[in-house]
Amino acid sequence: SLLQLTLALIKPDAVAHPLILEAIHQQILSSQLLIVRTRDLVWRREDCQRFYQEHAGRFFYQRLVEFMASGPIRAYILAHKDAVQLWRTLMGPTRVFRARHVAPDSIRGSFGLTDTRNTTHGSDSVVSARREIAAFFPDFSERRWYAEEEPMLRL
Ligand code: YYY
Ligand code: MG
Repeated sequence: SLLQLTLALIKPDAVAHPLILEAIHQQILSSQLLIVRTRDLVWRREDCQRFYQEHAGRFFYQRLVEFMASGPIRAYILAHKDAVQLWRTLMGPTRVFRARHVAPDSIRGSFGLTDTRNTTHGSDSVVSARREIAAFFPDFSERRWYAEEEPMLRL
């Protein structure tokens, strides 16, 4: 069956600590996820606002936007037959208290600091992944990737 794509982000709290950034990168490498593209960047506030518009009006929206624009982040396009769910499982639950108790070995359970400074982002569906990949990798053509690269990775 076809490989699925997801967008993963390493957030400013984790990128700021080289050992944590490296530990998360190693977890990706030692998982069954394939790294399709990667990019390091600093996000503009307006791009954060657009990316998280589904949360506009929630009590944490302003602090989330400020935080995500506060320093360098790393973006990955990851591939696997079940990429969306696999990456979300590796991350663990959103909220740090729950992550530490329910999934202490997950990325957020290991390195999450607060509900906002929770190390990583992952798309929540194939539809979200398509939108989020386009936001971070405007030159990436999913159609061309499925035509030219995916068949080789699946061998
Ligand atoms: O998809 P995921 O990141 O696991 O959680 P969402 O519910 O989509 O929230 C997005 C983002 O918002 C979360 O990663 C941190 C932030 N946030 C927060 O700062 N405080 C909360 N109580 C809930 C979410
Ligand atoms: Mg989400």
